[in-house]
Amino acid sequence: MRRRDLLASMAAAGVGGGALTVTAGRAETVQFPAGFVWGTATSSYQVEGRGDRQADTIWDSFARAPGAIVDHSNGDIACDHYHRYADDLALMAKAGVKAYRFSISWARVLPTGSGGSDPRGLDFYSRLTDAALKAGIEPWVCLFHWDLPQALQDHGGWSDRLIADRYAEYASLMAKHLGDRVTRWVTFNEPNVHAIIGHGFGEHAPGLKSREAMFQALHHQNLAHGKGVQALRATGGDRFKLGTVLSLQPCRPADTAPASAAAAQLWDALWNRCVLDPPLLGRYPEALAEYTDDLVQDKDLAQIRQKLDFLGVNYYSPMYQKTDPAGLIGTGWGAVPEGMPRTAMDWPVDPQGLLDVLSDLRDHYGNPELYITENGACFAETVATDGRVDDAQRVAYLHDHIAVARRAIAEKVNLRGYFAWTIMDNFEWAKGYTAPFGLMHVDRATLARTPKASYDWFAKLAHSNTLPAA
Ligand code: GCO
Repeated sequence: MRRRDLLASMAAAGVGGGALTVTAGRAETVQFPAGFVWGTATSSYQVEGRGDRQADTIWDSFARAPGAIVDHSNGDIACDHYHRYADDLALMAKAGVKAYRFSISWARVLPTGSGGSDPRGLDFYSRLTDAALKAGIEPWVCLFHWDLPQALQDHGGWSDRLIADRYAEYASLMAKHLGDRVTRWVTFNEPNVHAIIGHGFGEHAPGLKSREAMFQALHHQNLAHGKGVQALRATGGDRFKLGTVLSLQPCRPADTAPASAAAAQLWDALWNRCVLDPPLLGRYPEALAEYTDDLVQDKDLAQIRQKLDFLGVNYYSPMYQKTDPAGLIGTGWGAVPEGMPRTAMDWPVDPQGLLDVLSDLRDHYGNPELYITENGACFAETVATDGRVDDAQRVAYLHDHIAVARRAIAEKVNLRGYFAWTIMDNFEWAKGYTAPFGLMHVDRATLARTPKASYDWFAKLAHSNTLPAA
């Protein structure tokens, strides 16, 4: 939906009154509720750089495999956030950012995944937390953003049920270490993407192409989430605000064939419901019982369904599906509708899809406290000699999605915050450094950070709590 259509439909839907006023298809003031959280997010492997981390993660190993990363790069240096975090936090604070979701590198604090901890790793996260608080930024600590210690992978990784207990021990260690200063905890980032893209398609670490491993990874991450929540509560009680972060994408049929509608529904069960339903509803989708039944033991679902304080939604785009007998569950990617804009990674741009996802959570999952924990886009960029990037397309993307977020609030979605992905260009997984998502450009030779136009735009938004024009 183009911006003008969106604003017109907001007006038609009567989204006016209160703070949001839309006249004749032109937004005058789109204001957010007081206390709405403006944040940004990163992940350990994507930004930290190796620093003095002793042990490999599965992403170190994966990046060494020929052809795994398009530009043959890795996260050894990344953004060197490990050493530059204080400057990065200052740049976040300057942009008016009040919350920073970062992830802990499990291998940095527990080199073999369990047992003896590395004081240097623990100390780093302690300093990062202190620096965030000092900058007036609330740390949101995510315990797992895909960089599993290689030592655990060597024991079967997420295929091994016992990993859920290792995860709970690790959660407990971090809760004890940071819990006097951190209240916001995220158990997992996108367990569905890690399971499906990393274990099913093999395009991310650990590079497995196995339906069986994919379902094991889904279930054992769900189980680890449940055990992790219990471990965190045991340390922080109700003072801790606990949640998980899911990548939710509307799954739509690629064409009008009835089989495509069925394929889209089945893919939705895998992509969205396999990670939403167990923690929130205490069940797996019926349509996938043939794959999940054997994995789920007595009491697992009760363990997984723990009281949560919030849910994080990462939203980028919808997906289009059709049948494909060779696919992981008999479905495959279909064509994106003609005329729909795309990002440089070919992801369809559809802000309306965000409203679909949020409304579904309001209507079918009890309207939990929600945060958009990631949203953003990569486009081809021209870097000026002074490092400046005029990323008008990113500004338009952010504007249109944030306008939809405001509309969702008007439609009674319990949405409390928005985190831009991401503060600076970083290691975009299999795309290496070829797919910039940042509000700041990072010079790969000098690692100098230069705010882009989108940084200035986002700063205006975060400082004023009002949506600026794109
Ligand atoms: C995610 C990913 C991020 C990606 C981003 C853009 O949580 O989706 O973890 O790490 O960089 O989504 O692809």
